[in-house]
Amino acid sequence: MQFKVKSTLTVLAAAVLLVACGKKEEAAAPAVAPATPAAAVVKIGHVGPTSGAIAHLGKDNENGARMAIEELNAAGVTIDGKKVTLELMAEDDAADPKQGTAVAQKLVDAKVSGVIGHLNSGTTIPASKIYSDAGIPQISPSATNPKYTRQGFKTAFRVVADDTQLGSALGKYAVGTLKGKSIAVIDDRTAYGQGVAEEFTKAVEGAGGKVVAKEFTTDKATDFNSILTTIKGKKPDVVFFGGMDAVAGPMLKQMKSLGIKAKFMGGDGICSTELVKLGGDAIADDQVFCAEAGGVEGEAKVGMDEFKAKFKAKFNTDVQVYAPYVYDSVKIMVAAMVKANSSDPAKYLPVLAATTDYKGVTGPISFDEKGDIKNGALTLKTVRAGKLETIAVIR
Ligand code: ABU
Repeated sequence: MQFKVKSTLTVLAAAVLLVACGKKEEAAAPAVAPATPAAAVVKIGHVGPTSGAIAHLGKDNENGARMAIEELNAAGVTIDGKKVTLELMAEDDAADPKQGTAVAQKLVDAKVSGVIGHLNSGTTIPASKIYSDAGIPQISPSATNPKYTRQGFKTAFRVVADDTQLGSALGKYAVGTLKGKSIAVIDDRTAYGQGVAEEFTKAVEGAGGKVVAKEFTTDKATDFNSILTTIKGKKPDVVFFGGMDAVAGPMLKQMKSLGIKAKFMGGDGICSTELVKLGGDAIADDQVFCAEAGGVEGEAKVGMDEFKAKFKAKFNTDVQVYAPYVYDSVKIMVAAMVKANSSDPAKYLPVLAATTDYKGVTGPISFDEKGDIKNGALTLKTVRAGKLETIAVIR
């Protein structure tokens, strides 16, 4: 068992021992002797960037974890016949790979039973080695670089589609539906941005489109005039950006200032509520297209809609992108502990890996042999009248 039992039984046992040793006066009964021991504590780590340019996304994820833990504790969790209390250890990695590995080690040292996170591929991948070495299960709700689950780590799981699916679907859409013939590609040089841009490029070329410019920036840049001026000269129909919303918003504003009217595309990293705020009136209707790395449709949408309403009521803010995926990740992890009768990572890991058709708010979740979600969906979206709207859920 991985429980940290806060029991008064130890105190009572000590008292009995002292009596047996003849030290009756020192063995006075404790002032308070509760009849029932306190519940054992099971620690679950969460890591995301709650500081820096994408803190809004990190906080969104952390809130998803908090909501799941609070609901589970309120409903009561029993593992191996004993009531447990779940404790969230929430850490900030600032989207920085070095800080990511430092907090991963901190969580391992604190003996968490499992970790949900990290948010970015650039932090998730190096941290996954630390969790793997410690045998601690990790579920990423948002890191989409395929490498994460292709390192042979039995502890690595992901509940969203990966960049191969994202880049491929977006590339085909750019050429097939948006009729893009000349396409410019920018990435932010992160594990996610570069990876999704490469997959997009392959798909564009495979569909008969032409990539007329390849430029790059960083995840901290704010001035894109130089690369956008170069791109303007190539007259692209579509500009694809591999990176996050915090960079995409100002980039869209600068595109407008330079008179670039091309469609703008990106992956899940730009498919947030915040992008619409950051881009403001620089985003025309049906100009921006992005894909969330998951999605539900039909009757399954009811659960997601209810989740979003509960989230808004609790945190007074809309879901950005990944909070529902974090929420499901926590619940899947705890369900595996309950089923395995243990929060010991070695004991519940095989049960987690065997998760089949878990009914989450993000849809049914089963893991393949690599730890990836089976049959993952994508939700293609555009911005209309200042709001993200779903075009289609595709698999
Ligand atoms: N999937 C987009 C944001 C997170 C990441 O993969 O870096």
